[in-house]
Amino acid sequence: MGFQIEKIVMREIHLPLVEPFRISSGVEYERRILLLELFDADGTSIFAESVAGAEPNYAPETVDTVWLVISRYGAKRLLGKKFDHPRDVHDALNHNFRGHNMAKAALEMGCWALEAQKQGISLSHLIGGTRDKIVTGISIGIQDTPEALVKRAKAAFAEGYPKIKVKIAPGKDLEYLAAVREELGEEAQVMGDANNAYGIDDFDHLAKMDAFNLLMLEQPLAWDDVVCHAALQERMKTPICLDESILNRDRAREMIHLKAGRIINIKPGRVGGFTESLAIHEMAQKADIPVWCGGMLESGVGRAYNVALASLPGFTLPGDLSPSRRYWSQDIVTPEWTMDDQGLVQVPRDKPGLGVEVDLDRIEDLTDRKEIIK
Ligand code: OSB
Ligand code: MG
Repeated sequence: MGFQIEKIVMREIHLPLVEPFRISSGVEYERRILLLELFDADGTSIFAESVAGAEPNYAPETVDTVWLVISRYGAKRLLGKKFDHPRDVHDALNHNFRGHNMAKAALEMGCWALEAQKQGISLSHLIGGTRDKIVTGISIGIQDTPEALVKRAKAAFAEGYPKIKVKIAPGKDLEYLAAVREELGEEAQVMGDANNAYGIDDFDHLAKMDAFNLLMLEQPLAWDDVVCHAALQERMKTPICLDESILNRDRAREMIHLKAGRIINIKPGRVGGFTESLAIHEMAQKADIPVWCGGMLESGVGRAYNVALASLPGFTLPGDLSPSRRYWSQDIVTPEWTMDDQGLVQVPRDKPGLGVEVDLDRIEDLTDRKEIIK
């Protein structure tokens, strides 16, 4: 089929979270979300979302850098060009163009959905997804006390989430994890995510987490580190999962070769899009490394992309792909994303493209700025 993008509408919307989300490196009350609308020459259009946050506390990119990069450098790599397949977009965006994965990913993933929409097939089908349902978990932000966390975790477990991810930081870790494990029992899937809160002097401390039978420990050390994670993994029984550090397939290969972790969290927005995500997925499958799809508090638009990715066969662990109501009092898509009481989210494989309708009136209401790029 192929596509040719004639126009891109870029918007920033603000969407209040139903509860604040605190991680070791910052807190968010409301998301600032950059949305793209790609228009094909034949009139077909599709929405895409950047995962960048308001502050550079997860990665160097932010909503503002992504805005600038797409406007100045990214859009012109695609506009007016005929592409036979979205797999060709990755190279078009990366030739003599370093970094800025989140900006590139929004454009690149949009091209995949545009192609799916034009072919009249689901995004899941286009990328090789095989599952009709995916298993989800919940990521719970740092709470004030272990008691508050336990209450939250218990409620989530009762709702059906089979995996509980607990955000941790120094002083908010051992007691908190112990309390959740104690409350939910030995069988429950419990994990911690440190978002880089520890360093090379903390190995003894981190090794104490082996006592909690965690499913994994996500990104304990620096956001751009692989080597020190290898040293830590040698000291710990608990599987380490890398998130921030896996910026592309090269970092994934290093993780596997150095044994710096045993699990990979793939966020397509972090690695520059679907082509890179598919390459990491394939590499991980060959190395027997389980992968799962992380989240960045996406709106229902970004969620559609993550759900499609998580339908690939190697995504064998529950993703951070909670239903709409966990984040928003009202999402920007219909139907909203839901899960059943087993924690399963339906992949809309019977619908073309994203599989959800975007509420354009609502988006216009929430828009703080808009730019049309031709
Ligand atoms: O580290 O996985 C992370 C949210 C923002 C920034 C980083 C992370 C997260 C989450 C949220 O854990 C997961 C979700 O979208 O539900
Ligand atoms: Mg993480």
